[in-house]
Amino acid sequence: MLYPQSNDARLVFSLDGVWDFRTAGEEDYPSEWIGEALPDAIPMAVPGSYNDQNDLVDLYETYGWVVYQRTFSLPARAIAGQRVVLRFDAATHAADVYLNGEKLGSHKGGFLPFEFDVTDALKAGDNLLTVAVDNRINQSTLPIGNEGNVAFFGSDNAGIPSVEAGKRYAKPQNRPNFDFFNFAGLNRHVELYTTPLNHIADVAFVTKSVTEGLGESETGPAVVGYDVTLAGPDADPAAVRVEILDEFGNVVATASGAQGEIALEDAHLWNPGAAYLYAAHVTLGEGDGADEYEQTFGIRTVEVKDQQFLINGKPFYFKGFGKHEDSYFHGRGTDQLLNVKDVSLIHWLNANSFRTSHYPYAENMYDLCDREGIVIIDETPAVGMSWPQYTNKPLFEHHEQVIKDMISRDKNHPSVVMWSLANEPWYDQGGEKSENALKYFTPLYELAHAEDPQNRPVTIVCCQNDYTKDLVTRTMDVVCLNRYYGWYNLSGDLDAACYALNVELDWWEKIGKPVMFTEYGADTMEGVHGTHGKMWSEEYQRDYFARIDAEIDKRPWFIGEQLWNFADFVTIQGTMRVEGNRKGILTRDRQPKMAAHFLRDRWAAIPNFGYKA
Ligand code: E9O
Repeated sequence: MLYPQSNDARLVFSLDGVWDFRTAGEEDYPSEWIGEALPDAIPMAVPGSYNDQNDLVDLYETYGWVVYQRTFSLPARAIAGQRVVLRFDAATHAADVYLNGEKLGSHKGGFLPFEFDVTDALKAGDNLLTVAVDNRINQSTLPIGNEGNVAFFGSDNAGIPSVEAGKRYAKPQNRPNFDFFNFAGLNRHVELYTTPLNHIADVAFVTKSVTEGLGESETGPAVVGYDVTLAGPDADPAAVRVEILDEFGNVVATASGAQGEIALEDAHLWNPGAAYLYAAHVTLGEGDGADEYEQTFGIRTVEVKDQQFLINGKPFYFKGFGKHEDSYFHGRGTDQLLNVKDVSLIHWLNANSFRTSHYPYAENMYDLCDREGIVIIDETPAVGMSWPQYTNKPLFEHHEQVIKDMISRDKNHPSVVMWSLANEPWYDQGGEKSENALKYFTPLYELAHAEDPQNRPVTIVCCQNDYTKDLVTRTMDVVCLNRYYGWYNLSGDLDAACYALNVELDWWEKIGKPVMFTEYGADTMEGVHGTHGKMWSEEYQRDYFARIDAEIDKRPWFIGEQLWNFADFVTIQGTMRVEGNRKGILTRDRQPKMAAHFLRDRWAAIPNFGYKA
């Protein structure tokens, strides 16, 4: 699904702004609210999570449906003869959409875009748009919610009569089986856009070949493949033209037809830390009724070979973190300023990469990383899974859909170098439980490869577990480990932690795959200090990274370190969380803790390529 774009053939109308809003019921919302002005509405900014926007009602407690509403009108002259599409960059987690009282459709899943052709449903003058959004999570949603009264990282006195009675008394609420606050609503942009009736529906760019071994400022021959998908009553593939523009806007190659290959004599490669972006100017037809779309892309290859992760044929070393879309007031709402700020901090830290833990991020962040040369591991919202889910067919089908939609959305970004199918599925119980996990994830691994025109490596991010009984992780292209030696286990004892880590690494060495950390870290309260760093102090976090990093440095097949987390973030309330998870090397307001300075120096000395060559 192409991102909306204004150009000579298309117009975008933003529906961002202050909408009317109301909480509704747990299971449903009143049908009278669909086609009439919402009674007693409160203002709500879009994009943005609703949870932190109003101090009169506790919207952190919301469970079930909320209703958003606004009116809009479009100039008839501007849309005459055009197709008009209503697009949601995301609605978390499920949405029903109505225009002028008529249902346009529904969507499940909170982190990927969906759209409706509204050409025939629009009327002259004011149109009433009503969007009902459900924040409930359960065993059949991604991410997973617990059903029943299960505490996550819990504070529980299970079995005590009074406590059990209290649990039965407790009001219905979301029980996330994951460690981030369930921020919800219209978290991302909403827009209307036009296209001509015969239009460009999708474009895909693939690097077919490059000149290997080029220095970052050198150029050489490369071949790029492209595929343009058309839609409309009589869209003609022979009427497709493609112009490739370099960074100065000069046309460096042209092609015609909906598919083909383009040879570039002096191609600049897209490299981590040295991005080079081309723009493909794609047109369909000429004159009245012609369509056009401009797609940026990078020329680069990605491949896993001999226990190394190769970008443009050279061994890449991941330096970075898992992140979250999380900030004060906005919750998980798209915030361009924050994205720009975070990217500047990624550069300041001398990092080169991050994982979109634990869901696909808003598309604007990928554009920024394409431009800034930052490498992304793109993750589905499959977090909190465990053995009952591996035999849940509807969930499997939803998971398939999410993988397809994520890859379809993000396939052209040069910043994206690997897909993550899930975060920390629990699958080391052995026996049938471990086998069911393998049966569940193997087809998803194959699907991700098949769906990606660039055939990027595919991984799964595995929890600290009994690796000997984990049948899934070892089947992936890269082994991604979340490990907390010295925090969740062997707490406070970094000698024992390093010893244990090496016991496990000896085991992975025999598996023969490239291995990296996708999480490791220690909760740290800024301002807590000690001469002998103890847990929660800034010294402990720094020492933790210094000690663990010294161990992974000894393993040539250990291809990267993405720590947990870039910044502190909000979670559900709990005895293990102080206003959220404090494993950030930055505070939630993006100030460095002591470890950030240590890592900044460490990463300055680690090159993007050839660190362990
Ligand atoms: C997932 C991430 O979302 N991994 C968790 C992170 C954390 O800080 C969380 O924020 O907790 C780590 C899981 C480690 C599990 C190890 C066993 C825990 C026993 C109490």
